[in-house]
Amino acid sequence: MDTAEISKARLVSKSHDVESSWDDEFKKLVQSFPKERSWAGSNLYFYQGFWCPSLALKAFISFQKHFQAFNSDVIVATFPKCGTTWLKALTFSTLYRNQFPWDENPLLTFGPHQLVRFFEYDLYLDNPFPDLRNVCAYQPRLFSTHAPYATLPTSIKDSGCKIVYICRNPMDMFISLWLFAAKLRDKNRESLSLDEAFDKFYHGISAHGPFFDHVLGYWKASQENPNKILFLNFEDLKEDMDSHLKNLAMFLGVPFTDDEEKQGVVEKIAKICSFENLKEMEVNKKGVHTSGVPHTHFFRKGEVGDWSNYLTPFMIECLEKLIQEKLNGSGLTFKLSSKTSNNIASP
Ligand code: PAP
Repeated sequence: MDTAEISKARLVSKSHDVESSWDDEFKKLVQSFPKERSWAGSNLYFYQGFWCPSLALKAFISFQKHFQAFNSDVIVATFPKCGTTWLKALTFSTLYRNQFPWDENPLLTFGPHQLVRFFEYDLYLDNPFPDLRNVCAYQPRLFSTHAPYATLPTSIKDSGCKIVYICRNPMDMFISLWLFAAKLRDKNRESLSLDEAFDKFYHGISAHGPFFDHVLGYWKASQENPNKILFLNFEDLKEDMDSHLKNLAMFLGVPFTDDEEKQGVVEKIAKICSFENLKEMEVNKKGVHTSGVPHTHFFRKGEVGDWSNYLTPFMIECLEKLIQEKLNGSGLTFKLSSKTSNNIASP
């Protein structure tokens, strides 16, 4: 068995272990939740309007009940496969850039998911009351979550803490998730076909889905409170990293100084966090995340428009209609490819 197989086995057994480790009271509670098979073969439970993977369910509930935000906290929030790893690296490097010498950027020794830890897949996974006072090596504290906006703990919504959100066009996100799930699937089970995955995605069934509810939840909250939530797009970052990094720094309250701009700090951050750079780092080629996922699985192609290599004309038509319908009147737009003519805007 190679490392990837070991990790795969660990992830699958972790998802099963987690359910068998639930106490009777929790099992009874969970029995009342609608249940579906996840794309990787474990269970998804419909809780508070979203499909929560069994692995993260208990941890998510503990996080939601007990987490106390500080006004200074920063949270990276994402729907899976929309650019989480990238945004973690960018936010970490921007926020803390003056707290370490540049050639000792912790990204050189730790993966983005180790530096910016998930609440529900990491910090609360084995402990309902983790001590979070000193869990971050730098200040202010920086965490991450895949939880939908509506389900965030009140202390996050009501405090002064800031949220950085990244979304991605649903076609690329869908293909990214489908290929990721196939890598995680227990080798005794056949991978989900593209048709089966499409059917689930179309009906909103995927980890932390429905996708459109997630994206629109953060989109609307960011429109109402732009000083609290910065809403970014994967495709925009690909197109013009510099101006979005400057916005990010401004939003985080650590704008780049003229000197920093002259010294090329913005470009340095963009470069160290680039797909090509992170993918080739030894630290991201080895090891396994606390959720059981090998770090290498977080880096595939990192492109805009790769969906065109997989989706059938029928799927494209269905998704285009779905996007139009879901975004209707929201003001949100998805860029489907790097060609500007291929965009779907809300009417
Ligand atoms: P997560 O939500 O499960 O943590 P996330 O990082 O959002 O995963 O998704 C991985 C996707 O981001 C992959 O996309 P792909 O399958 O279409 O290739 C991965 O390649 C891409 N990705 C990871 N790092 C970067 C980066 N630095 N720049 C651009 N894309 C990236």
